Amino acid sequence: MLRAALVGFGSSGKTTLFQLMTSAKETGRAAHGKGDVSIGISKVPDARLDRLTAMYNPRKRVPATVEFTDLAMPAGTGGAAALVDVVAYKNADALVHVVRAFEDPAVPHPGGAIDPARDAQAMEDELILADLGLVERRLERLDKDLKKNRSADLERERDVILLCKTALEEGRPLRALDLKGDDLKRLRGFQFLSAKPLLIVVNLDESHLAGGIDRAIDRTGLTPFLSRASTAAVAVCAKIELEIAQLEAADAAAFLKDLGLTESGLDRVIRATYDLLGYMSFFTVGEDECRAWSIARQTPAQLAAAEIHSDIARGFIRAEVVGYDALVGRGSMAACREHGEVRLEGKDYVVQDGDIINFRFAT
Ligand SMILES: Nc1nc2c(ncn2[C@@H]2O[C@H](COP(=O)(O)OP(=O)(O)O)[C@@H](O)[C@H]2O)c(=O)[nH]1
Ligand SMILES: [Mg+2]
Repeated sequence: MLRAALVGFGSSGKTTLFQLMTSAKETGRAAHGKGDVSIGISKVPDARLDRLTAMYNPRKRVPATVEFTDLAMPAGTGGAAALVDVVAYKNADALVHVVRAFEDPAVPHPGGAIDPARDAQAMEDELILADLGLVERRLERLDKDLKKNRSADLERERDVILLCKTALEEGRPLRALDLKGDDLKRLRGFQFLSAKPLLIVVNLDESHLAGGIDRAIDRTGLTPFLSRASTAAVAVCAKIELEIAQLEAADAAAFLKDLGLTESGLDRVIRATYDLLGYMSFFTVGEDECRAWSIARQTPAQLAAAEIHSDIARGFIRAEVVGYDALVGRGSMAACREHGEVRLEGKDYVVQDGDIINFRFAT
C-alpha cells in the first residue's frame, strides 16, 4: 500500500485535506496513531474496478488504498526536525506538502502574508535541515563502526552519506540526487525526508478557480519550484471540497461542476500522487472478490504477486494475464480464452496498467 504523509505550516489546511482524503469526520482523533499523529485510509477511485465488479458480482469489492498521515506540526522553524523520528513519516513513500494560497483574515498565516512560493521553499529548507541532522548522526556512527571493522560495504555507505551531506549543505534536496542500483537502495534505507517524492497541494480560494484550476497554480508563483526533480503539484479548495464531499453524490457532482471541476478533490490528489510515484493498478477478479492492487510501473510479475502474499511470490509458477480492454470487450474470461487472449507469463513479465491477473503458485 502506498503511504503519503502530510506536511505544511500551521493553518495551511492539512487536517482539512486529511479529512477530505480519508472521510475522517473528527479532527485530532485517529483510527489508530499515537499522540498528535492521525492515520487514515483513502480508497482509490477506479472506474475499471466498478466495471469488473458489475461483471463478476462478487461478494466483496476491494479498492486499492492509500494511507495518509497527518501530524499537528509544531509551528515555525524546526517543525520538520521532529518528523525524522516519526515512524509514519520515515516510512512514507511520498510527502504531501499542503501550501496555503487561500486568503482568510479569520485564519491568520503564521508566516504573515500569503506566499505559496515562500512556503514551498521554507518547508524544503526545513526538510533539508532535518536530513542534515540525520546525516551527521549517521556519520558519527559509521566512523565508529569503521574503526572496529573496515568493510567495503560500510565504506560505500560512508561515500553515499558524504554525497548526501554535500547536496544538503548546498541546499539541494536528496530527491534530486541521481543515484542508481545499490546506492539508491541505501538512500531509501536511510529514510531521509528530502529524498521522498514531493506533491505540493496548493490550497486555493474558490475565487481562484475562475479560468481553470490549472491556471490557478501558475498564478501562485510556484512554477519554478515545480520544475525540480520528483516534484509535482495539484490544486484543491480543501474547505469547500470537504463540504461538497459530505453531500449526496448527485448534489456533490452538481457543486463540483459549478466550480468548474470534473473530479472530486480526493480523485485529483490520489491521481497526482500516483502519477508522481509512477504507480498503476492491476486487478484480481472472481466471484468471491474483485480487487485492485497498486504497484510501481515496471514491476515484474513475481514482485506484483508479493503485493498479494509473500507465499504467492515464493511459489510463483505462472501469471495468467488478460488486458482490461480485452476482458471487458469479450465480456468473460472464457470468451477471452477462446480467442487466445489469456496469456501465460513468467516471473519477469512486466505487469501493465489494467492487467487482470490470476497467479498460479505452488504451496
Ligand atoms: N477559507 C478557507 N479556509 C480554509 C481552507 N482550508 C482550510 N481552511 C480553514 O483554515 C483553518 C485551518 O485548517 P486546518 O486544516 O486545521 O489546517 P492545519 O493547521 O494545516 O491542519 C480551519 O479553520 C479551516 O477551516 C480553504 O481552502 N479556504
Ligand atoms: Mg492540523
